[in-house]
Amino acid sequence: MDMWYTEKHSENVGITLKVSKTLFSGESKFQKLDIVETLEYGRMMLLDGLVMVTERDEFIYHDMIVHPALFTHPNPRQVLVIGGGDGGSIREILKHPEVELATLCEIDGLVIEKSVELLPSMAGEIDGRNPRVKLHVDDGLAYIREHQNEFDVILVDSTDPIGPAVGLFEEDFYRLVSGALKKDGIMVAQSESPFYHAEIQKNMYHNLRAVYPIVEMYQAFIPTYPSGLWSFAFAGKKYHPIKNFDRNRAAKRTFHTKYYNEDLHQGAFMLPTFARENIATD
Ligand code: AG3
Repeated sequence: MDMWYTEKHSENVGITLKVSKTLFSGESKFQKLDIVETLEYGRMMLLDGLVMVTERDEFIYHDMIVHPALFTHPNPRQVLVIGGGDGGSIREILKHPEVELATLCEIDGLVIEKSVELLPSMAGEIDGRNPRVKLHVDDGLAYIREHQNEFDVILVDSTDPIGPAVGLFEEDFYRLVSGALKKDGIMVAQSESPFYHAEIQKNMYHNLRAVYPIVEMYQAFIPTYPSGLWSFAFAGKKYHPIKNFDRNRAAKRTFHTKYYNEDLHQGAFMLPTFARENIATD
């Protein structure tokens, strides 16, 4: 018997992957969690039926949510991830030798537990053994309210703005994040697909601009996400991702990155016209 999983991207379009086995299927207090084995993309994690990560293309998302901010900030020592319970972002953050502590604040303990068990290539650093990693199973809003003026970089590694992540796209939250950052801090958040999510992007960038002097969108190609064209929001209190980017430092990085490089850092911020228009100010 053939088994296929489809995530619908609109009423009329979706992505379909052939599945060989279900590894876990369950429900937490917050959402439904499934981890399945696919033939083309390796293991895949779904939250409420939406593709979060696959083993084959997660390197693109995790390179791009982490490295642009960490190579723009001149000295990122304290880094916080909100969401990101699969551990992929933490893995990339730890590659930066100047990072002293990477903190993960994930609302759903089940996501961390099952990732450690079933997605070891991502979650290898969040099993509680690495002293450079601190884990909190907590609501991101509650956590940052108690941790003001503490972080150099905060990454919002969330799902779509439905279910437990709705609050992570609102102005009040961005204000709290700004308070949790030091005075030259940077926030990056995944910001959906420029192709399908124009309305979400419009609101999100409007909310970010109400709080941060520097707000830029950049994009990456992620084959298993809606349309394949995905984006991230860079919000800075002081550093601009292109004007303050030290190309040389990124070029001399001490670790391998399969997607990110110093040219792409600059190129990713060059947007097609329709994407620019999604977040235009007037
Ligand atoms: N964050 C998920 C991005 C949203 C994908 N949306 C969708 N498939 N409809 C992924 C977390 C990875 N650490």
